[in-house]
Parts: sequence; structure tokens; C-alpha cells
Amino acid sequence: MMKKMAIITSYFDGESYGLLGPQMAATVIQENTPYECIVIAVTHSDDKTVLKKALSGYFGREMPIVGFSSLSGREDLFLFAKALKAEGAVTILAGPQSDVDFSGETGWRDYPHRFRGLSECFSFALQGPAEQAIPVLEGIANGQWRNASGLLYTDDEGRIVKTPRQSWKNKFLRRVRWNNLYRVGRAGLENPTINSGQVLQHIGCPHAARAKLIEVDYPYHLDKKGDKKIRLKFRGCSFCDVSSDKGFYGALNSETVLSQIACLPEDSDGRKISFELINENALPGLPLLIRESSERGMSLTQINLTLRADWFLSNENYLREALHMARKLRMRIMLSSIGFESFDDRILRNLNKGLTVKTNIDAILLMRRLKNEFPLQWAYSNRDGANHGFIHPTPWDSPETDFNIQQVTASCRMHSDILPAHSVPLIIHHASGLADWIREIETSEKMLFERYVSVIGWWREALLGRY
Ligand code: B12
Ligand code: SF4
Repeated sequence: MMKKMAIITSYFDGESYGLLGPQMAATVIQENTPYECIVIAVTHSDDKTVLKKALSGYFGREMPIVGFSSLSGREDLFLFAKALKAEGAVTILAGPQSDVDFSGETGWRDYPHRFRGLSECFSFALQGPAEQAIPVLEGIANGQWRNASGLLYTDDEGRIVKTPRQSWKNKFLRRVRWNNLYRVGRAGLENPTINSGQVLQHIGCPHAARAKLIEVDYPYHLDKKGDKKIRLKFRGCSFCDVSSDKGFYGALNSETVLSQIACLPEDSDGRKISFELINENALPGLPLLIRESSERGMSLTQINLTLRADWFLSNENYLREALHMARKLRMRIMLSSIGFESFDDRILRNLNKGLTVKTNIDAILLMRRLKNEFPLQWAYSNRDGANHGFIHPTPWDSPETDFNIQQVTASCRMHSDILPAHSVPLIIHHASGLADWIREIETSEKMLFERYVSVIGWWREALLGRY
């Protein structure tokens, strides 16, 4: 009889996407250990009592081993994990940022207002590739789990011990069982239909490969003149969790990527469901990927791209080649997200975006030109479901930046096709580059900013006072 494991992950009501990270992890576990492993996607509105009942039904007499991944900072799920652990389940925090979220913010023992981590909610954390769970699961049975790689756990003296993590291997990134995702329904666990998936081509982001020294302004509410700066070294964009979590590992080989495409479910016409290609610089390899998929008899419907504006512009020729192929193959390419982030150069510099407002505008003009040339093959607009990154408010908003942004967005008529319905405020995760910036301000100005679980408040109301 198979042993059992479940992975709980955060989800949004009414959605129908797959979750590559947790679903790939469940696949690796199920195919390489004696454990059956499923993923349960939990929304804010799901009733935890019903979820608990579903878990008891699933585990039966087996010891519950419950992984948690991609929780999006949700406190209700941290508390749920804590309650399960108190009842004797093994709870594992895994996926992006699991190491820093388990161990807590830099210096929290000296500064009690800082985020103290989630070590009380989880039996241990597992950071990095999913295959590290193989010896852990063997070790749970014989008590030797602490020897595995990528682990964080609390020792008898209350110290957090960390074992070195393994590197990514193509071998374990080839397969995803997309039918292992469940939602909690009235009748227990239900298998939803997934309409879009993801395919991993780059681990991390090339922009995070290079460190750069940046002078970041103080928040406007603390320095209206804009004279005070903090000098810091950033790898990648200063707000980005990908750059701090994965850095840049590189590209997966094309066999691995094609094998992932082969795993995607098919629609009623026998075509692969649409997928997001995870690669910030996907254009140079896109024509080859489409050709090879087609040569292997895989019929694609839509590839969604998430690109940087500068790499989108500099690789226009590859995109045109891919669009001509798309025309022949009757498929679509959608630019589902460009991280514009801002239309003010000072804010872009503080975010270490590595590009200017001019690059963002040129990218928008190219997106629109391509729509005229390839109306059926190319999609980019918010009306098509694209969601381009626009971070607002930020700590550096001033009457001047507001004026600049309004000028640019109005003159380029961005509301019609580019701007999302709601901008996203700047979120500073405690392990991101900007977290170092706000901690520097706290120390030099003897100030305290409030923590909202794993996120640091930067706005005026989050200022708790001076010490
Ligand atoms: C594709 C993607 C999505 C997809 C699928 C997400 C998913 N969870 O698979 C969609 C579009 C649905 C999505 C939605 C969101 N995403 Co997203 N997404 C990404 C993206 C681009 C790639 C993630 C990925 O698939 N990587 C490849 C896989 C293979 O790596 P992985 O996830 O780390 O998983 C490996 C290991 O970590 C491990 N692992 C993962 N889970 C588990 C569990 C167990 C038990 C074990 C043992 C191992 C294990 O196994 C995997 C294989 O080795 C990343 C950015 C990036 N470039 O990495 C952001 C990212 C993961 N997303 C992020 C966010 C914030 C979101 C949203 C909250 C955005 C929003 N506000 O709507 C939602 C949340 C939905 C959710 N619960 O994930 C953040 C996560 C930050 C954080 N602290 O958790 C990231 C890092 C981007 C960022 N903002 O910096 N996202
Ligand atoms: S925000 Fe995008 S471009 Fe910037 S480091 Fe992160 S993944 Fe790379």
C-alpha cells in the first residue's frame, strides 16, 4: 500500500491555472518514493474545517505528511500548518523563499519587531529542488531525515540548522503530472479542469546574474528634497523575490523543455493547453522551440510570454520569425506580462530595473505595431488578458513623479490596452534587496517600520516610531 503526502498551496477563486512548482514537486515525489502525493489548492474562502475533513479522508490511517508551498504570505495557511503540526502531522515548508521564511528576517533576535520566521508552524523547511524530498521521506521512517540536503530545522537548543542544498538537475525537471491538483469541494477533494499551465525554460533571471551598486533614495515622506541616499549592491530588480530566491541558474536543455510541453494536457481538439514559458529572455529560442514541438507532433494553441521590455525590443527579429511560424501553425503568441513597473526614471532607478521610461515606451509601440501586422497570431493587451507590471504606490512617489507618470501614460493612451485595472503597491519581502535598504534606514535614523508577517511596511503609517 502506498504511503501518502499532500502539498497545500494558495489559490484564487474562479481560477483554472495549474501550479508548476508544487505539481512538479508532487510528481517527483510520487515517481521516486513509495508516497502518493497530491496538491491541494486552497483559496481564502475555503472553509478550513472542510479542508481538515478532506485531509483526514485522504490520509486515513497513514501518518499525515503535509507540504506547504507558494503560500503568498497567507497567515491563515501558516496557522493551519501550525494547528496540523500540534496535532501530530509532519508539516514541511517548501518552494520559493521557504528557507528565509522559515528562519526569519536578518537580525530578528536583536530587533523584536522584525519577522521571526515560521519555524513554530512547520516541522522543518526544505529549500531548492524537489528531489531533495526523496531522502527526507525515507528518513522520516527511520529517523535519519536530518541528513538530507536543503533542510532547515530547529535543534534542541532552539537554533536553526541549515544543510547545504543541491543544485537543479534537468533529470528531475522533465515531468509534471498535471492531474494531481485538487480543490476542496462539498463532496471532498475534487479534480478541477486546468486551462493553462507553465513550462520552465530558465531557472531564475539573467538580470539577477550581475551585481550592481545602486544609490537608492530615501522614501519621499522622510526626505522631500531627495538628498539622502543608501548605497547598496543589488542582483536583479531590488523588489524581486525571484532574484533573491533563485538568482540565475541558467537555461534547461531543450529535451527537458520539450518533455515538459509533452506533459501538458490536451484540449478537446487534441491541442496542448496554453502555457506560460518561464524565461524573461525567451525570444532568441522561441522559433526553435515552436519548430521542434511541431516536428514532434505536438500541436500548440498559445504560448504566453513574460519578458523584460529591453530584451523584447532587442529580439524583435526572433519574434517576427516565431509569429510567421504561428501563422502557419494556427497558434497564438501572447505577451502576457512585461514588467514595466514605472514610467518615471527615478523610480525605475530605485527599483534597479536596468532600463528607462524610453525603453518602456518603445516596447509599447512595438507591441502595438505587431498587432497590426499579426492580428490573429499576436496578443498583448489587457483586453486579451495580459497583465503588465505597474508598481504603484512606491516610497518615492512625489508630486513630480506623479506628474511624470500621468504625462507619459496619458500621451501614450496606456489605459486602453496596457495598464492593469489595479496597480500593485510596492511589496518589500523581508529577504528582497529593498529589505536591506529599509533596514539601513531603520538603523541610521533609529526608526522602526512595522512588519506584516513576512512583508516590511515602508509607508508613513507603518512608521512605529524612533528609538
Ligand atoms: C509560473 C509562476 C506562477 C504560475 C504558477 C505558480 C506556481 N506556484 O507554480 C502562476 C501564474 C499561477 C503564478 C501565480 C502567482 N504567483 Co507566481 N510565479 C511563477 C514563476 C514565474 C515561476 C515559478 C515556477 O514555476 N518555477 C519553476 C518551479 C519548478 O520552481 P519552484 O516553484 O521553485 O518549484 C521547485 C522547488 O521549489 C520545489 N518545490 C516547490 N513546491 C514544493 C513543495 C514541496 C513539498 C517540495 C518538497 C518541493 C517543492 O520543487 C519544484 C521543482 O524542483 C515565479 C517566478 C520565477 N521566475 O521563479 C513566480 C512566483 C513563484 N510567483 C509569485 C507570486 C507572488 C505569485 C502570486 C501570488 C501572484 C499574484 N499576486 O497573483 C500568484 C500565487 C499563486 C500560487 N499559489 O503560486 C512569487 C512568489 C513569492 C513568494 N514569496 O512565494 C514569485 C517568486 C514571483 C515574484 N513575485 O517574485 N505564478
Ligand atoms: S523583476 Fe523580472 S527582470 Fe527583474 S530580476 Fe525579477 S525576474 Fe528579472
